[in-house]
Amino acid sequence: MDFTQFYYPDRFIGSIEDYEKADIVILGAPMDYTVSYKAGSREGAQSVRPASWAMETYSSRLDRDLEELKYFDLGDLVLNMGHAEHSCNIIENAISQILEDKKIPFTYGGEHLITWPIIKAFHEKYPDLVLIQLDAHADLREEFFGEAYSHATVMRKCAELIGPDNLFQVGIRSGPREEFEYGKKYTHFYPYRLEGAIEDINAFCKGKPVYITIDIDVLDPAYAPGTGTLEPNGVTSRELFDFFYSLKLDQVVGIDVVEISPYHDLSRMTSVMGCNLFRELALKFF
Ligand SMILES: [Mn+2]
Repeated sequence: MDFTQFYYPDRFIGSIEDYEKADIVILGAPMDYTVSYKAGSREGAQSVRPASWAMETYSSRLDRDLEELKYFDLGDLVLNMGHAEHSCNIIENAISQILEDKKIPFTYGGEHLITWPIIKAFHEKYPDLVLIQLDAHADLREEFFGEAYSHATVMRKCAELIGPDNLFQVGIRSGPREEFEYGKKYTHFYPYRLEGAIEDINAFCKGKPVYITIDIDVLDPAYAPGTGTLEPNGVTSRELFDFFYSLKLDQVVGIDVVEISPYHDLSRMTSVMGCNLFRELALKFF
């Protein structure tokens, strides 16, 4: 049988067949039960995979091809639907195992709370971890509707774990005054724009392990309508990609892309954005 004649949409395009041989793994964390507005991001990873088959594996901008990388698509984690704490434990264990296997995880959400168990696992291995967050929202609340663990509190939890001085928050444009005050006081806080952060990030991250979390709603809804909590007045896709092209990071240890919600998408453009982020970021940093 000639398998190349079949389209294989339940795996990311270019995924190799053997986990052991992979340097990078793609996985989905299909959780969306603490979101405040529109649910649906549990199917984010499942929408990115078929979209990847319509994407060129060659990056003209970076003059590299995904064929140069060895990555394996694990599929989506089986989570304890509706139970955030159990689901976070499952995600943390999976990421710890991937790190133990000396592979780089590239995780698709899911809602932004998935970044909390991921950062817990990373912080075990890299105590000096730096976290770069691209997001419309600061996600710095102490609690949200009485819950300490939610997609609106996730960066507060991460800041408390790794130290707010190791958190860069870029593109933030929405939240209550208290979050903006906390951000300006304690984290590296770059609201509204991306380019102002570049030099500071490059200087601060020299020689350090860096994790990047991208909430797709950092983009203006015109560029990524398929997400749960839309915020107008955001950045363009070109500004977002140019930001990444300008970063000079020695050691990117992991990446996630969260809050893609395919039911709210238009023309699959947010899913297409999601798979393009893998290509450009993996080819740039790995
Ligand atoms: Mn977020």
